[in-house]
This record gives sequence, C-alpha cells and structure tokens, in this order.
Amino acid sequence: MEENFKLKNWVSWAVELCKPDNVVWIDGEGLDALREEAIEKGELIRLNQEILPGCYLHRSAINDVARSEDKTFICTTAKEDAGPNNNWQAPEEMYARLTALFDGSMKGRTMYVIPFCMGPVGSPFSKLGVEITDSIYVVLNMNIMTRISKDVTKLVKNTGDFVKCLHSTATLSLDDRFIAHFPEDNAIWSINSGYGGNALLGKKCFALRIASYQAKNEGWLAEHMLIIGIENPQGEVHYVCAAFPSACGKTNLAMLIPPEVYQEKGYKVWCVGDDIAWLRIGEDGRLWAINPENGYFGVVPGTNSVTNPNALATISNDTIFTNVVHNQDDNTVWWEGLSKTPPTQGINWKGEQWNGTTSQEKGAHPNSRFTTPAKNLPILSPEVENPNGVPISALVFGGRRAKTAPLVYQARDFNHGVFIASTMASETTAAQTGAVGVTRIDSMAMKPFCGYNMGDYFAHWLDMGEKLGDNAPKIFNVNWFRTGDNGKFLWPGYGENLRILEWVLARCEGEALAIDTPIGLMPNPDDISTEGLDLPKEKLEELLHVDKNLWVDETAAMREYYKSYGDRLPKVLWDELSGLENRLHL
Ligand code: SAT
Ligand code: MN
Repeated sequence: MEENFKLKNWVSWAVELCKPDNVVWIDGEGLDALREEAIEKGELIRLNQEILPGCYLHRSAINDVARSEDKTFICTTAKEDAGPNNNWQAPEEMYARLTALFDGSMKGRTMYVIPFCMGPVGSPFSKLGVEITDSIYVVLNMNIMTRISKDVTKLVKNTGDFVKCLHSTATLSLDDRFIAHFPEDNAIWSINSGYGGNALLGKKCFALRIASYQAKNEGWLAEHMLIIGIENPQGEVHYVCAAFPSACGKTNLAMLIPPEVYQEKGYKVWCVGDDIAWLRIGEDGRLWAINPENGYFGVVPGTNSVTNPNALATISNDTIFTNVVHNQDDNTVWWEGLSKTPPTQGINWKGEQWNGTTSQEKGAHPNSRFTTPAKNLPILSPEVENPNGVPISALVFGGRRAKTAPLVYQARDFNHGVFIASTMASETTAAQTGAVGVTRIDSMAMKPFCGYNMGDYFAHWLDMGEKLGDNAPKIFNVNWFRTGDNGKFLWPGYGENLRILEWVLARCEGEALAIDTPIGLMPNPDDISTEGLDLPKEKLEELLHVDKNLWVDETAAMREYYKSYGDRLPKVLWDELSGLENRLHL
C-alpha cells in the first residue's frame, strides 16, 4: 500500500540518519517491560505502589526543566511567514544543521516509533502523528498524553497522513538544543532536550504550533485553551474555553470544584480539557471544541486538597511525576504546597539529599509536573470522546497581572474581543526558561505557540468571527492575580472563580447587566455573587477598579507591539486600539 509506504520510508530514513541499535514500534501494549528497563537505567523510580499505584518519579537533567523558547524555531520558506513572534531559520539551513546533529545520535540506543492520534479516534477534528524518539520517558508520557493503540497505528498506515515528529535526547547539550518546526512539511525536529513541551511533540509542537498553521489553512482554530462545562441547577451544561499563559492556573480552573453554596444549589463543573482546544464551526453555525489530548501535564507545586482536590485524586494513580521531591521515608513524593510537613529524609529535584525542615532551597522545581491520564479525573466530562466536541458559549482570556487588568470585563463585540486577546499581557512564570515575573504581551496566550506570523493569525481570528456572525461566542478577559498594596492577592481564586464564570454565562444568556467603561463591559460589584464568601465589598471594588493612567501606559506598549507586525497587522485592530485610546482620554 502506497500510504503505508510513506510511514515505512520515513522510518527507514530516520534509522539511516540516527543509526539506532534497534527499532521498537509502540502501540500502547507491553509497556511494562519498558517501565522496567527505565527503572533499571535510573530514568524512573517506582514509587510506593500501595499508596501510589502505577506511579513513578523521573528527574530530568538540571539544565532541562522547562520549555526553551530561545531554542524554538519556526522554519518557513519566507521569514515573514514566521513573523516577529517566532525565531526563524530557512528550512534548508535548519535541516542541514540538525541533520548533522541527528547523525548517529541514537547509536547504542533503541529507536521508538510511536504512531499517535490527537483527538478522539475517528473524529473529523482529529489529526495523526508519529513521534520517533530515543527516550523511554517520552514514550511513557506520550502514552498518557495522546491516544496510542493498534487501531491508531492502522489508521496511520492506511492514511499515510501524519505529522512527522523526530526527537532525540542526543547529548542534552544546551548549545545544540533545537526545537524546530517545519509547518510547510508537517514536520517537527527536536534535539538535545527530554523535557515536556520540548520533547512530547504531540503537545505544544504539534497540537499548537503545527496545528495552528494547519488551522489557518483549513479554516479552524488551534488554541492554548482549557475547555469546561458548567452545569447549572436546571441540569443545562454550558461550555467555556479559557486561554491563559503556561503556569497561570489553567489546570486548576479546568478541574474547579464549585464553592459549597453553589454545590448546594446543584452546580457542577465538567472538565473537557486543561490546556489545548481545537475549535471548528459546526453545522449549526456555532463554535465547537475538542481537546486533542488524552491526559494532563500539569504544574505540581501548589496542588493540594484545597486548591485542586480533583487533580490530587487523579494523580494518586498511573502518574509520572517529574522533578518533585522523593520522600525516602515511605517512597512517595512531595512538593511545595502539598502539606505543611515536608519530608526530612528527602531527595530534591536535582537528586540531592534534602531536608524540608532545614533546607533553604525548594525541594521540587517550580515547573515540576505530573503526567496523568484523563480517564482518572473524577469530573471528566462525559462528552470528552464526542467526535463533534462541545458547543462553546464564551471565550475567556486571562493573564497574571498585579495591577492593570480588572477581575473581569467583556468585549463589546467579537472584533473588540480579538483586540483584547491580542494585546493581553502577563507576567512570565517558571514554565519557560528565563526571568520570572517580567510583563510581556502574550496574545491569546499563544505567543510562544503560534506556528506562523501572528499578524496573519489575528486576521484569521477576525475572519472566523465574521463567519460565526451572530453565533460567535462572547469574549471576556479575567485576572485572578490582582494584588493589593500589601502585594497579596485580592481574589481568593480556585473554586471561587466560578462566581466570575457565572456572570460570564449570565451575560451570554442576556441575563446580567454590565456597565460600559473605556476598556469594555464590566459588572457592578453587586453583580458578582459573594454569597458564602468572606470578601469585603471594598476588595471587590478594588478588583474591578480600572486605573486610567496605567491603561494609558498600556496602550503605548500595545502600539509598540502592534508596530512589530508591520503591514501584516489587520487595520481593524489599529482602529480598535485608537478607539480605546480615545475612550481613555475622554
Ligand atoms: O512544557 S509544556 O509546554 O508542555 C507545559 C507548558 O509550558 O505549558
Ligand atoms: Mn500550556
């Protein structure tokens, strides 16, 4: 079969280049032997199977603990197609550079070939990929994060239509680390990193960077968004997608437990996805979303029975922990924020002896992660395998802002929403290498993940809005991270965020009021329910306060940012910016 030939040819080519000792195909079965091998090699530690059945610990190299944005490239023929939002190199140059690095990189190692599916198998939303890797850790993580089975392997062979993902940990050299995307060839080459988004190529590399490029060409959207269903006391479920930069609480919001007063009334939350949404216009003209992933790769520190009891329940089985503390006392794991009693006999994320009561250093890396299967989540949406996805009522964008952005506001219309999302800013976190806490504009929380020029991406968003017309979801902006003068968070966050989503959904249903302000439509403090919540009205007023001077400065930063896209920036967005400036100066 010619289609099968494509896969075979590609694998043969990779074997010739990487020169592994042997080749193993992965179809989801017989992984126990691989786990044993990883344990023998010291790549995995089997944790206490009575307390944490099916759970393992992995420690990555010390120089390899987060996504490397400066090592991430979009290699399009024309530099302008990658845009100012991406590092660029010409495809032939990058291929030549990386061919030299991949040459013989798997000598003495096994090459694993992993056919995988992003999205429910057989769904018209779904896409296939094949990752070639020399890392068992990657195999085991991909087995949790994507759909891998004999059926998927068959599909890949039969269709021959798959994203080619080539990965080697090689020497883990920082100088020669590259995460290169070739959107025009449906290909990803990643070398010298074994970590998260650099190495699990189905995730950010495929499901966002390559998929966003495919989505532009095919008329859909690949977004850095969680998907949740909110069930009201009448039993109706409304779905919301929300985009936040990495490590800003998407997983916590996706797994939210309603505050007690809401639970008593009958509210429930269902998680469809915690990180990535693929959105298409359905036959009914509305926007529908699927989660292309099959598991969660979540930030561990801060996860506990109060902040995210659902995650805690999920990660007590079948989970791979990366870079947390190994508790020697009972062969379990610990991290900052789990409990007030850290182990005294611990091994920290670097593999050193660590006493949590005396050490000044953190035991778990701030970007330590769990990889856990979606099926274990107690509030997993029954719609998660629905091939058509779920219909979306609202799109919510948010960042980590100490001051400027208020707790919540709504866009006046879809184009204004695209403007708000394209200019949203956030303080950097430990999810990417580099300084933490620096404010940068992170359009749609996609700046590190958009596989093409974001000027064109904004135009694509505007185009989608036009196609959706009156069926378009309403657009909102939220900020859970506003601080008071003492530097402390003003909003309790976590489950209480449902109060804000309640206003959001009421706005979608035309059931809540809003006041018109220069930045958009905002609730009165009285419109946010504080029933059962100890939050003084002054705090809510402060959370909703808009400081005009800060916003004037903000518009100056937006102007600079927009300029960087030159003539690729849609004029509509310049008009939206001028509109905001005019309203602020009134
Ligand atoms: O490392 S990942 O990209 O998978 C996680 C993240 O940064 O969001
Ligand atoms: Mn993410």
